[in-house]
Amino acid sequence: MLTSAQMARFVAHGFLRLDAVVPDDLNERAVDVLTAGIPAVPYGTPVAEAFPEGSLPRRLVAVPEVAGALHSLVGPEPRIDHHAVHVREPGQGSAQPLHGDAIIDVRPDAFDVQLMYYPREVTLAAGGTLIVPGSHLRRTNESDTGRYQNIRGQHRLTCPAGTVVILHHGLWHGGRRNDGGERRYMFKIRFNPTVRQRLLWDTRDLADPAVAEELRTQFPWYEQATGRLELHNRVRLWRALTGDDTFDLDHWVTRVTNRPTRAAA
Ligand SMILES: O=C(O)CCC(=O)C(=O)O
Repeated sequence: MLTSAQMARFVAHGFLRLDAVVPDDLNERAVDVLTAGIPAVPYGTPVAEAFPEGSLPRRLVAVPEVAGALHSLVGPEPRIDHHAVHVREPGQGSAQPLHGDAIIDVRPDAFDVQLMYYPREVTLAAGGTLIVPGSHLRRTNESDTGRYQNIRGQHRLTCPAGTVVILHHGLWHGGRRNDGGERRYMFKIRFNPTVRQRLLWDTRDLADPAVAEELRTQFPWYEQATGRLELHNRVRLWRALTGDDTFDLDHWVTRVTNRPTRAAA
């Protein structure tokens, strides 16, 4: 399970990295399995119906660090929105435009997650996924960010084999050009929650000041004014995740939700 500070970090950054958590035997099998392809499943299929016991995806989501993170973020028995194998071919010449995966999904109180699994080491040349920390709560339409080639504070993924990255569905990202000599494999599964996303993690540190510290994180690409809106949006999400309607940072949400109903005497 994640701690409250780790959850707050996810709410601020929009992603979580789990480096080299998948065992070698699975990573070694994965390239053949991903090359052969994993059959599509209808939207909303439960994990247990989508993938047979012992299959690569079933074993992947059962890795303790992965299972704990998924439970903390979307709860038990999430459903599969869709899944896909993403191969970046060596020397393919271009990067994927930067995008978020949803055009109209701006839910302030719930989110899907996208699990990205890299069975092989990803080096700087190898077409890792570019992600823009802190972009997930910014209202944009899918690939309208595609004109941006580089953004200050961007995170170009390099990682050891067996790494899993879990993204909030709104996070801006895109596969980079593969200038290496090998195919880059990534297996993605998008999960929809089936329960209210509230206090699903290890909450023992809920009152720790580290939570608010994480939620205050600034990123170098934020504008002075709109950047503050990101803190406001994080507070709204944190309130939804905890059920604590008094939580705030510098009274941002308290002010804009203040609509007294008491009539003046
Ligand atoms: O291949 C990648 O690194 C990114 C793929 C992607 O953008 C996606 O799955 O939405």
